[in-house]
This record gives sequence, C-alpha cells and structure tokens, in this order.
Amino acid sequence: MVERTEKVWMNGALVAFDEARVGILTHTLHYGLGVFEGIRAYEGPSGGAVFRLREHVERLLRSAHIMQMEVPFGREALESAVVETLRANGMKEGYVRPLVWLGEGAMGLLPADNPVEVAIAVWPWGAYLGDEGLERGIRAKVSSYTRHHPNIFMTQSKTCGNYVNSILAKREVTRLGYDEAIMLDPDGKVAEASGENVFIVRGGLLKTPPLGSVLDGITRDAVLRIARDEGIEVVEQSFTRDELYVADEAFLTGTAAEVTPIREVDDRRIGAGRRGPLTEKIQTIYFDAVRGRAPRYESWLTEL
Ligand code: PPE
Repeated sequence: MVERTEKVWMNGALVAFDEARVGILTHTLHYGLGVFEGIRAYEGPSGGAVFRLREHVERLLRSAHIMQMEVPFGREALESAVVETLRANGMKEGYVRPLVWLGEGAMGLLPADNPVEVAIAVWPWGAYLGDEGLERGIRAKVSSYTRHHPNIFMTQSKTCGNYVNSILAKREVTRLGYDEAIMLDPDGKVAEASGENVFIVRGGLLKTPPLGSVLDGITRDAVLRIARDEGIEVVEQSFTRDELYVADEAFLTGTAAEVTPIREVDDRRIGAGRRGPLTEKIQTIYFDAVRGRAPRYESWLTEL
C-alpha cells in the first residue's frame, strides 16, 4: 500500500489525511469524468524542487477544459497548493497527485451543477518500474487492447476514465510476466505504454510517435529538448511494432517511470538487450535536470 502522509490539500485548505474524503454519490466515482496530474519533486544539492510544475498545472487545466470542467482555482493558486502540500508533509522528494472531480449533486449523465472539486495528495514513490528496470531495462509486451481513438476518448486530457484502458493492458501483460504494456493505436501503429510515452533509436535517430493518439507527455517534451540540445536528430513520427522490434534502443518516458530503458518487446531482444548508450546519456541528463545538477535546465525547477 502507498504510504500515507499527514496532510492533503482539499478545495483550498490543508486537511488531515483521514478528513480528505468524498461521498458515495460523487459523480466521478460512478462515471469516470475527472482529470488528474502526476508530478514529481526531487531533492538535489540545494534542497527539494518540483519538476516542471507550471507545465503540469497547465496540462491539468487543459484537461479540465477539454472535459468542460470549470476548475475553481487558477494556475497560480494550484502551483502554490502543490508546493504547500509537499512542505506541509515535510517532503523534499515525492510524487504529487492533483485530482479534479465532480462532486455530489445530480446523478445520471448530465451533471449540470455538480461542484467541481480539487485535491492534491502526495506520497513517496520510488522507481515506478523498479530500480533494476531503470538500469537494465524492462520487458514489454504489446497489449491486445487498442489505445484510444481520439473520438472515443480524447488523448490530450488526462481523464480518469481513460485509464481503465491502461489498467486492462497493464494487468494483461503483467499477468503474463512482463513489466509493461505497449499499446497500438486504432491504425495499428505504436501509440504509448499504459502510463508512458515510447521512444526508439535506430542509426542514431531518435523517434517517438506524434501527438494524436498519445498524451503530450511532459517527460517526452523534456527528452525531446535534451536530445536536440545534445545534437541528436529527433523526429515525431509513427512507427509499427516491428520497427520497435528492430530498434537499436528503446525506452519509456513518464513522470512516474522517468526514463526507463526497454530491453525486450514481445520476446524479441532490443539491440544488445540492455540499456543502450543513447538511452543512458539521455537518462543521465534527465536525472541531473530533475535533481538540480544541470544548470541548463534550472528553469524547469520550482524550489520548495
Ligand atoms: N502517457 C500516458 C498514458 C500517461 O499516463 C503518462 C503519465 C505519460 C504518457 C507520460 O506523461 P508525463 O508524465 O507528462 O511525462 N502517467 C502518469 C501516471 C502514472 C500512474 O501510475 O499513476 C505519471 O507518470 O505520472
């Protein structure tokens, strides 16, 4: 079970963990129309800092906009609330989960006047796919579940209900002994993993699927920026699962998963079957950036 912290920020104030509760007729609990974020804070040489706080809060507000939810707090208030919640729990490092949901009011599929509520919870979270995964790479399997068509579930919003698809895929492949699920879009092209964006490297070229059927990942964006700064050629282009099989290197990106190498897909070894050199380079710079050891990316950090 995830470690409980002392305080949760709820609708404008810090409350004790056990007081952060919702009622049984909370609309989102029944129908899944809510939006959320996942943010990390890291401890570096000069203390704790939140990684790309503004971008995460902006994406939360964009998700809400897509889902036509009027969030009763603005960007600055939400940014301060994230910092406040981490501080109140004495955390210099950890995961932050802002959640926006529809509270109690109407039931049924037209929740006109249900209040839009907001909470921010935090917890300590280690390597999402394991410390060994970060170093050696993980084993992935393409799931039998297709990723969302944007006219079924819009992919640019981190909508709670979207994640049922991710859970089905993740559960399917982990039961078969793999670490993570890779999902194909309705055209059969590689989309993303259950909670991460996907990258491949071939002949020195870094490739990731374009936005459309994938989330506009903030780690994805950071990696694209790091790669360009390092003079690595990058393209946002669709590719098939067999192109993934013959990649020299492959890796996943996400706030939770950070930069995790993929060493195997569908029982095919990727490259040398371990973390590739370009993956390692990008991973090292990414960890330097999040931990405040890369002056070039200092503007990505909000000190605690
Ligand atoms: N795609 C999906 C579907 C996704 O959920 C995430 C984040 C990403 C890509 C990467 O986005 P970003 O974090 O901005 O780089 N997944 C979050 C949920 C993890 C969870 O298990 O909960 C995360 O990494 O925080």
